[in-house]
Amino acid sequence: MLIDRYINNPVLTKDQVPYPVATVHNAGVVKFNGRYIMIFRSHRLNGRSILGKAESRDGFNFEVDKEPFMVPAREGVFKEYEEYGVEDPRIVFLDGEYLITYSAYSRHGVRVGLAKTRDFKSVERFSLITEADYRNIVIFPEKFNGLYARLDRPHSEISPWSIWISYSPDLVYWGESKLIMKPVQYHWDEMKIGPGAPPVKTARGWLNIYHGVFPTMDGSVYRLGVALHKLEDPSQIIAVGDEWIIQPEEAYETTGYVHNVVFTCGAVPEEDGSIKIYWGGADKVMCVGTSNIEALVDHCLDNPRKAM
Ligand code: BMA
Repeated sequence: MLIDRYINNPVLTKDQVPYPVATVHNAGVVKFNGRYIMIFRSHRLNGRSILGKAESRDGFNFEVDKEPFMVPAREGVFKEYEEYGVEDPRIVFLDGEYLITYSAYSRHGVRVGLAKTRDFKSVERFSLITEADYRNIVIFPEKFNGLYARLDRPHSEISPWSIWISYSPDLVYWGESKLIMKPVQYHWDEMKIGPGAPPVKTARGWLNIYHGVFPTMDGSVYRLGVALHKLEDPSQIIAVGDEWIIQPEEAYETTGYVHNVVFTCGAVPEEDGSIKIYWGGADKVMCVGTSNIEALVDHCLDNPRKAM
């Protein structure tokens, strides 16, 4: 087994949240000052999403802040584009600050916002970094030839839900976009793929833990897989593991707000070579499992499928 589910999953449920919410899921997680910070998504009781914050000493036992961390903007340029909610945050540490990318929903569609924090007490919105029909953006924790890089997930009819890469000199203007990975027909990720956790640097390449979706007569099934990108040029994919690394199996993954979903927005690599992968179970609770970084890299290389 590639991922050991934590025995006391779920690690966070709505019952631990001191304000009214229907779910806790799809959280970004990082280590900050020796503590695990989790920025999680919750559906409010009107079905629209906000972001909350929880903290932990060990990565398993979390305590939630009294107030939400980010609610839809009430003013400025963000207000118009966050009217329906903020969702699915990813956190990455770069240049002394934590960058948080999140989905911003409105009557104009879904785009991705970028916010910054240094202390997880105050957070500042920086820029809306895509137009509509984008979700699931993860920024690499390093620059390449002086440029920031991100994995994109635009959606279009002709090339549905695939993974692209883009670069930026300043985190505001993004370009040099290129399609790098597509769903594979009649495969567990045939319908959609999207970046999950921000890429993790390993000796053999950037580890990209992504989600893949398969349509069934009983709705879509969300699973996680792994791909390995070249260290010096992440637009080049070395290998994609043919098999998923986790699929919905436990009751907290098969039954919830949306059935049969494991969806990640964050993973924390540890000094001993292990990695804690966090995922939303059935869009309702937060779960964690432990894996081994080298084993995930081997999983990409030992039995690969084509990236496109
Ligand atoms: C995707 C997003 C995720 C969600 C998943 C399963 O399209 O909305 O936030 O976890 O569907 O419902």
